[in-house]
Amino acid sequence: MKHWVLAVAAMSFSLMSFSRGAPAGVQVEGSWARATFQEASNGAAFVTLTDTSGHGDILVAASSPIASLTELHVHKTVSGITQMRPVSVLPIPAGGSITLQPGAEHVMLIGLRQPLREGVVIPLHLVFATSNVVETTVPVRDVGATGPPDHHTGHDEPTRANH
Ligand SMILES: [Cu+2]
Repeated sequence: MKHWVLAVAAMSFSLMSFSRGAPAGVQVEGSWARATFQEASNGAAFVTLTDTSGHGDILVAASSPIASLTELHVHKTVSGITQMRPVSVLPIPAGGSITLQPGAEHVMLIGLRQPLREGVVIPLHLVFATSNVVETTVPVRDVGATGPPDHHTGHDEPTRANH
């Protein structure tokens, strides 16, 4: 009996360790999303990803229970027309960072199960090639927001008019 209890304790400890993921090699901060209008079926989430391993990492997938499909997107300008394009991965340079933001890289939330309302916090799972899964939360800001809640927006970015 005693051994069984110890085995269970050891098992739950290892599960606990596993759920925290591998040693953090990517720092996730400044996450935010922009509120959507009632009829909108898609939204976008933004984060800043910083490689702390010194070897770089790759964002290979993202998912959220609030969207039926989640894609990694970039904006590409072809013949003067800027469009969103899905990409399979978003690389994070060694020792550097990438900032997902409106008009650039973003996590596309497709088929929203509910509108993104200002003030709610949505779960986001980020899957990295090396650092495995990072669970994060994304605060939803107002429809005119241009950055995360602690973002110092001393200047108005052009993206403000494009939502
Ligand atoms: Cu997109």
